[in-house]
Amino acid sequence: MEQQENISVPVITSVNKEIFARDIYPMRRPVVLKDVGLGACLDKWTVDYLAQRGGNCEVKIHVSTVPQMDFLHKNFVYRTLPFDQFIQRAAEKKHSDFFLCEEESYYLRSLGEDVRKEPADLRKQFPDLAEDFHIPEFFEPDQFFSSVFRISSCGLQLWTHYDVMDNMLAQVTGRKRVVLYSPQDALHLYLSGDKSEVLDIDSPDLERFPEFVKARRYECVLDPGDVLFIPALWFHNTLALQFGVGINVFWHHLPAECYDKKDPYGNKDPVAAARALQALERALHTLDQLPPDYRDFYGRRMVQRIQNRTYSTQQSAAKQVAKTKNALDD
Ligand SMILES: O=C(O)CCC(=O)C(=O)O
Repeated sequence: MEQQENISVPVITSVNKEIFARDIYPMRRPVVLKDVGLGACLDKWTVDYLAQRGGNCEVKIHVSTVPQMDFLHKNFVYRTLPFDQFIQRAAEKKHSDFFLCEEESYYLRSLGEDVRKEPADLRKQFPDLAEDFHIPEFFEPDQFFSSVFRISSCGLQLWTHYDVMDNMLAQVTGRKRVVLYSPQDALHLYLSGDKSEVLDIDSPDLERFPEFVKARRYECVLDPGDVLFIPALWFHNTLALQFGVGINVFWHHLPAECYDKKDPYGNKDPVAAARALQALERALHTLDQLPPDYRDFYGRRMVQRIQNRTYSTQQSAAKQVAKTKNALDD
């Protein structure tokens, strides 16, 4: 069987705004940043402290009987709990109060005030806790889009997906494994919208997903205090090795008008991409007027045109890798 390539995500210590902007950001590749200074949260955020300072506002959480959450087949339910109760439950392995079963798993992805319109912002939803968290200053303040709590039970695994904005995933407590795949490997991931259908990435069903082995697997383990830079469009899959609290910060990498204005989650395709996909649907519909052999012929020619016009060349991809390596070795 073909072996999936496994690549460690580079780790860099003591990166400041200037180094980030010059050496890391332009490479468009994930990097783990150590010692960026996340603030007092690193010492303060025990379960009791979080429960006390986070208060009892209601939060909507994902709950499932198994730790591997599956968005495509919805093997979880949404429930609401006061934040302080949620934190206590997420931190324990067995629950005396539960929704589905004693060992159910929890996941919080915090939301904005008006969930359909407003992006999450820790400073608005959890002002007392936000004081303890210092957002790494790797982008300009007007590029900020959202800051999102990511709180998971031990063992919780979140499906592989991409987002359309640049992202800093800061791990505050607990360890988390993150597996990433390049946007260039999208065709090996069996996408359904922004999510991969391959759920079990460690032991994939290769009869159903034979191409999956071709996707290069980038991997890292985040310790408390680590920040993972996830460039827009990079697929990521997270596995909480312990109960853990993380915060991810999305920001606008493209001019603000490129993004869908009705997208509080940061995962709707940019306006131009959405339009191009609609135009493609219309083009395919038009081709349906022809018999199969003509569709095949013109379909192949269209694929070739799209490739010629849009794919980065092998050479430019190789150059980019070499450039990243040099910058990281310096
Ligand atoms: O850390 C997690 O649980 C998921 C993070 C994530 O999906 C993100 O930062 O976009």
